[in-house]
Amino acid sequence: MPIEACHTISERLRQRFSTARSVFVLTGAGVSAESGVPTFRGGGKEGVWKGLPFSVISSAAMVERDLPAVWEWFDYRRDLLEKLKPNPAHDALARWQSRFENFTLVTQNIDGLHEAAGSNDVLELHGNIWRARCLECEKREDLRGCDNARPPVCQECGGAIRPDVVLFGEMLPPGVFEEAAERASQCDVCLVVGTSAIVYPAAALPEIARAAGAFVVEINPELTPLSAMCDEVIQGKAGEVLPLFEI
Ligand code: BJW
Ligand code: ZN
Repeated sequence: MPIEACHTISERLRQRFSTARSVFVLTGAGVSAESGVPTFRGGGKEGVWKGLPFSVISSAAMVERDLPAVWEWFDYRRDLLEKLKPNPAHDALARWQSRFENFTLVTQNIDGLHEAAGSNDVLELHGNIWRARCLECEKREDLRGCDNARPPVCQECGGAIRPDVVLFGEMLPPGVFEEAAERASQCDVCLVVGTSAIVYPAAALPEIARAAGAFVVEINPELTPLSAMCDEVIQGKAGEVLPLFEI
């Protein structure tokens, strides 16, 4: 397993990428880091908010125990995100959707920055912070037009609402992982960008691609549990490395 420690794209990878018919990309928090979005892990640290590790505040158990605290955490993050813009990594991925016969972008991110960069048909495994969902009737509410505020209850039935994101211990939206897994099993090249690759089932997608014969490439400043099974590992920042694929 060759580890590419500098920011260059090997001839072998360049060749694979330029002739690929089907490209599959899995992104994680690291793809948005250069936009100013804090990651959950990385650099040996785990995110903490008001003394609570994010694995506690972003959990199914917390929604049951203290929904207002969960909202406070997500309101704070929407405020932060509102000011942030896509970076060159998001931009490159948006350009690639029209470059290949088949192109699939799967993200674990809830920040909406891929769509903001112009990517269509993004498979969002963990939901979207710009949507709320009613606990009673499941109606989805768009939070974008809400001027930093949000409706206190469901506009339809008056029930309590929650962020439409997938928290620890919750199931992914029906069908999304299955669709992503199907596309992973059919790709020629799989890029894994800015994820610590420890949260399942998302982390299984590159394994599925590899098992089906794809050329798997990781782009991340740090090594991850996935690095050893990759065909190439480029230890660099997404916003610096992805645009190099186009040169
Ligand atoms: C850069 C960079 C730059 C920095 N450029 N890179 C054992 C086996 C299998 C599963 C489990 C298990 N034990 C528990 C589970 C279940 C659990 C899980 O996987 N836990 C693991 C931690 C072990 N999974 C679940 O609960 C999932 N549901 C599920 O499995 O349902 C079935 C089930 C139901 C009930 C019980 C049991 C099973 C749901 C997972 C939902 C994850 N949700 C979160 C929060 C979303 C809401 C919110 O934002 O608050 O999603 S957790 C958090 O982690 C978030 C992310 O999407 C996810 C992944 O993180 P990501 O994207 O990898 O970010 P980081 O921060 O970890 O890494 C950033 C990386 O970027 C680092 O590597 C940096 O180096 C790098 N980087 N700058 C490129 N410039
Ligand atoms: Zn409702």
